[in-house]
Amino acid sequence: MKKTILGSALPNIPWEDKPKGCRDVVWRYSGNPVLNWNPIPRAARIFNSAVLPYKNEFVGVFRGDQRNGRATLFFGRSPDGIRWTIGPDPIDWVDEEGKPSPLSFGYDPRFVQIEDTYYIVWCDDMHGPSIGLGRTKDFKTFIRMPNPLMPYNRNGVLFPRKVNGKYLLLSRPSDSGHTPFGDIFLSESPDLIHWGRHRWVMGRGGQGWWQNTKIGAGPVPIETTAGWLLFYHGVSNTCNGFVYSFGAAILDINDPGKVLYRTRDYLLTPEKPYETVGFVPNVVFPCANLYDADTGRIAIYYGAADTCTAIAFAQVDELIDYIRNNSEVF
Ligand code: BMA
Repeated sequence: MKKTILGSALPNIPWEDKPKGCRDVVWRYSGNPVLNWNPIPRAARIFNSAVLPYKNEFVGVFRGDQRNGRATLFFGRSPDGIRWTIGPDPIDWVDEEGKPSPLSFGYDPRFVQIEDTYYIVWCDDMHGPSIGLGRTKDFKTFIRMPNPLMPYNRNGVLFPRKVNGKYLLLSRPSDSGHTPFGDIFLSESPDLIHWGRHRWVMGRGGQGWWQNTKIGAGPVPIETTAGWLLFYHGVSNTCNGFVYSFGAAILDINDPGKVLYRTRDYLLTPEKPYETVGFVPNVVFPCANLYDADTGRIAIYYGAADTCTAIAFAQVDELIDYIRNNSEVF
């Protein structure tokens, strides 16, 4: 069988075949949502969270909004990627000297393994929203690293390997509030400390009004024979506020600042009650994807209505064909 995903096998990936008669290339897990209101005593809502395979189980960094209204990050484990044991307490961050370095707030984490280290990128507080970066090797000690970017920026995603010898970070520069604009930019670093050579990658707009207000990178990009497969969120503005959907793009493998294809239409938009009703209605916000390189299966983890965690599935070859044939690059 030809392999499109350039990565590891994951035979225990959460998976459900596409329902008969479904015409979409991304379909929802029938057991959604996998985390609902008040999932643990210290968090009222867990959503926009990131997971990774680890040995024969799964680990995750979760956005938990506490009862004081502040978002923070929790660590969790799962035997199957669906049933999660999270917390019970938020992650105890330390600095490079091992001194406590608590977050003032932290949200929308991404979780990525690069070589033997697990990195977490999130929206942090540096006199306003900025990108946070930290690492762990054992899921016990979590070390905060310098903020890679200046404020304001609320959405950061690291690539899973160096490209041309550099670490790469996608981000969405913003204002300090619920930003009414946003494009995707790329920054590079030799050491994860010094960042530069910032480039614009992709903008809002085009024929698809679902991505007319702002767009931001979603999960860690997946390396494929077609290029980097990147799910991204797109936002439209309505008389009742923002609506968050998601689509996908394919970026050049050796020059990921170059967009080869991107979806004109959304792949998933809020439709189900757990996506349209909640703390913030009408949000689907993908922060993680698992894949099995042997079968081409992809499981996408997304936050729903800033309240729940849900899963959707796609088959890589079908998805890439769809993106190529329904693309609008602008
Ligand atoms: C974004 C972020 C996300 C959130 C979304 C919808 O700006 O704050 O965490 O899911 O708004 O509220």
